[in-house]
Amino acid sequence: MTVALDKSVEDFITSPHQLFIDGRWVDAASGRTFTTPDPATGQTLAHVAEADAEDVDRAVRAARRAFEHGPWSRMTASERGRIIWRIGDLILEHADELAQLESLDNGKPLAVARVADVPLAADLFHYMAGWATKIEGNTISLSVPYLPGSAFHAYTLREPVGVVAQIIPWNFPLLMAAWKLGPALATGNVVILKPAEQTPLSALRLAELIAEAGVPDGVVNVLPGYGETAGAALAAHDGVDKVAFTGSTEVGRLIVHAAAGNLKKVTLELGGKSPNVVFDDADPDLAVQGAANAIFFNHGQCCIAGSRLFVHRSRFDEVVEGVAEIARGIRLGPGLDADTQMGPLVSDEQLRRVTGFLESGRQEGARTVTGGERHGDQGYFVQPTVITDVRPDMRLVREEIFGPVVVASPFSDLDEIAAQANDTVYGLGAGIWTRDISKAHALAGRIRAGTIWINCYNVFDAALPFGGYKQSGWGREMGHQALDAYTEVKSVCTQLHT
Ligand code: TXE
Repeated sequence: MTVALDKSVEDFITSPHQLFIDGRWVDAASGRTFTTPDPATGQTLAHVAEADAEDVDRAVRAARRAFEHGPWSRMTASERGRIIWRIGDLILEHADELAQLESLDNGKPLAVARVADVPLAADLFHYMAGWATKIEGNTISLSVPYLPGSAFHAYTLREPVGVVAQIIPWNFPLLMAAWKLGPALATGNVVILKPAEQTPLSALRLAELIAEAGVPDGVVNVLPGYGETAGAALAAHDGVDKVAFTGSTEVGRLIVHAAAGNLKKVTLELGGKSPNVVFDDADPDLAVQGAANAIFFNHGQCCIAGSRLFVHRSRFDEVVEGVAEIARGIRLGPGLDADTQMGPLVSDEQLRRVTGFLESGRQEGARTVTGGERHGDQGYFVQPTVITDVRPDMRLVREEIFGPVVVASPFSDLDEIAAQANDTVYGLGAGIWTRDISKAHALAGRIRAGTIWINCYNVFDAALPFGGYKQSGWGREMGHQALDAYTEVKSVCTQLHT
């Protein structure tokens, strides 16, 4: 049964979708628009103004003005915090509407958007609102060796970086916007946010709520558009002081190159190929459920998806069959259908990418336990898939698939699994399932990844830092660590001539 859209959602979908620059809704300078399709059908959902380099210039000028001339920069931290808190409140007040929009544009089940994306986004703003008044420096005692007997008063200030470009992906459109905007605003920066071209709608609705919350003009600008044009122009712009990016490792490298021009600060949250390790003493039901959730949540379109399942040799068949059984039972359908447990992939491009991996696995001799094909012939659905008989050199094992596809391999002991888990260029996350806490923490210490979940997976909290080792990224989001990436440290040193 399809859920009826709220009138506010229907009105929003059919209204014009422009760029949000300097507190106003404007067309792209080129007048161009692009379409965002409904991934369940491939039909056009909405037309959206397409930002390009000229619009980026406009937004950067507006942001710079807002940064240098206030009122944002003159507000007290407490006033800023209250406004950020209000954004969280408004997200909750419009929770159903935002969840419907997210489900329509991204394809995820409405129930998932309701319990995960929307409340987590609100929580992030609430958490970061509290930090606005707690950005502190230190006092430092000096003992300068070449100035014996001198006295100093020295301290540090933590100041905003300035104009920040934020480029986000399509897998959690609203939540990724929150992860980026929350810490940037709490630390007094101004932002130009570019949502992914596949899913611009919730960021545009969020811009309306941000204005309603009282964020002054020019502090948050939202530029929907393509990566190669609007995104690249932002990453290269000399007026941008920092770029924060979430997306593919490949584009992450382009961002680093583009940022080199004015040496803007860069933080990156990139791909993953996270190991999920089930020991022989794990609780069987928990581990099987956990392994399935690790890969099938959000259709596997999670940078931290547990896409490499490692099971102790003695339990391999049982656990793999358990995960396959869950996969076979997952009901696929449009996100807005109340019975749907897994929606379509976000785009035709992702459908082709994921089915391409499945084909390469078949050619390389992997065994498909369940799934392995596109589902239906309308929309971008892929069957939840479990694959075994893989070798470490296969593309399926080495590359991020970003779909509901898990590859499973057996292991025998701690040394072997530590090596296998780390046999990847990525280092975003890992899961460990065991009743032996010593073994769990021993392995947690040996896996080179930014998040280790023990007897759980996909646990996200605004207070828990998130980010990658190795080629999974630079810096951390969430937690107080996120604030470091949005502040510069200034040392102030006074000699006391008494
Ligand atoms: O990502 P892109 P795509 C991975 C995942 C997926 C693959 C491709 O493996 O299959 O990437 O997805 C913007 N300069 N992840 O092609 O292109 C783009 O407009 C500046 C992992 O969608 O990296 C969008 O806003 N920006 C991931 C954002 O980058 C550019 C989430 C992400 O798009 C740009 C998404 C450029 N040259 C995909 N080119 C994660 N870590 O969660 C594109 N963009």
